[in-house]
Amino acid sequence: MTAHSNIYPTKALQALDAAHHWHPFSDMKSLNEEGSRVITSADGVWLTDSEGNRIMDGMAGLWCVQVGHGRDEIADAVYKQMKELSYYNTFFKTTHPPVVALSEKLAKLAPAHMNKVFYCSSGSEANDTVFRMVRTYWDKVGKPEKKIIIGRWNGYHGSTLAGTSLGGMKAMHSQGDLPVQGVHHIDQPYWFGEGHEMSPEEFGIVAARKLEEAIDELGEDKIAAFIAEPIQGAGGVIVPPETYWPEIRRILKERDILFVSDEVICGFGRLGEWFGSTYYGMEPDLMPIAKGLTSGYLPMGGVIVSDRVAEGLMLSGDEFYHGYTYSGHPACAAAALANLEIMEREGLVDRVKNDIGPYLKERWLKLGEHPLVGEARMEGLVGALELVGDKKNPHKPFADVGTVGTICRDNSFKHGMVMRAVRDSMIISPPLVLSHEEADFLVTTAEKTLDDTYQDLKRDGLLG
Ligand code: PXG
Repeated sequence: MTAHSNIYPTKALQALDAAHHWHPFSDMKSLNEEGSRVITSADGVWLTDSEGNRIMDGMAGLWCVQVGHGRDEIADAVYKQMKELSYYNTFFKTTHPPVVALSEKLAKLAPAHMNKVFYCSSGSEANDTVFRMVRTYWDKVGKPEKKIIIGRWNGYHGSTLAGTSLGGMKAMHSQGDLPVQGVHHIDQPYWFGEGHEMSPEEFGIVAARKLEEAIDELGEDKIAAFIAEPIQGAGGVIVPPETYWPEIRRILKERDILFVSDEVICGFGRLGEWFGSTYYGMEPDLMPIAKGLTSGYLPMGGVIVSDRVAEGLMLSGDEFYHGYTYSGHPACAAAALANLEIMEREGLVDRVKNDIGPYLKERWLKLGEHPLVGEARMEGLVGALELVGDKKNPHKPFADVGTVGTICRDNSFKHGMVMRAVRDSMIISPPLVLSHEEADFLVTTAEKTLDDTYQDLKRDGLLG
């Protein structure tokens, strides 16, 4: 069977998929019974499935398709690069033009003190690189006892060994006996779910001071780094209270530990700046990147490294024993360059900050008035709705966490839009090229979806 055409009936594709394809993060038994949705093409912010339905891609694929689907320019750049040099490695004293050009570009886009890029193929690999890099840095600068990396509960940093360990997803830790040694987790700054007995401002300080407490408890001389997403994505678009990042900044200034800002979701314009840490006025030592780097057209990740860390790693003169066959892959680098060129030419980052971001936010926050919504939040072009059964008691979770979110997600699909459910909150993270009309469609569809879901829950006695 050819991979690219859809001449097969949906049922046949679903049967073959069920027989041979193991999906990521999926309950394969029930998925195989239900059958996968088959996506056959996409253009702009719109997907088409094998039944010919048009569906708005409210999640930009998986938080990554910044420039929208189907951009010829990226396909052409990759085609041209593949004909010229489809592959060569960057080990053994070699390099190639696309990776040189991309590195220069990223160093320009990154904050002034970050000038080197290490490449890999995904966000998970980027965080595996981070894990080894921070420990090696401290070895090389003569503080080998600094090994512990502090992450946050409900943070997400990928699903390889280091990614899963640094992340704070307990369900993931339960498979494979993780986290690995030397990772410590502190509480997340999730005001709606965990801090509502205080004002958001008070809670932001309390949550940030968990870092200070952990450093004191474990010993500053043992801590290598703190890793965090500017806004937690997969954890449910957790927007920290305004006081959180300034307080973390104060703590980091006083302590000699590295700060890793995981920019895999928040980077490349998602928050209306090139990097999410800039949005919050933070100065990272390392920035893992992926997703929006290529808008998902080809897999590529990396770690942007500060001068301090780069100099430390070079101190002893021996190598950093780390790298991947596809580090700096020429075709992926060409895709990234074409993608960044589109983003700059179309001013997409500024558009999120000054145009489509505020436009969508104003409308999205109004959904907070819906009887099923306890809180609506949005920063840049990423948002969430906390679904609640009883608006008078909004912080009380549904009895069976996750059921309502799934019902709502299925309703959203029926109305022609992808929203992602995290527990019982609904998430959107649309392509940065979303037009005003498309933003209107998004909000209207979300509203219809909420209405239907409310009726479903009422009918089934699930409102609580
Ligand atoms: N860091 C962050 C902040 C991420 O969001 C990764 C690292 C890992 O990247 P890779 O490329 O290895 O997947 C991610 C990925 C979801 C979902 O369901 C989120 C991600 C990946 C898959 C699913 O929200 N984020």
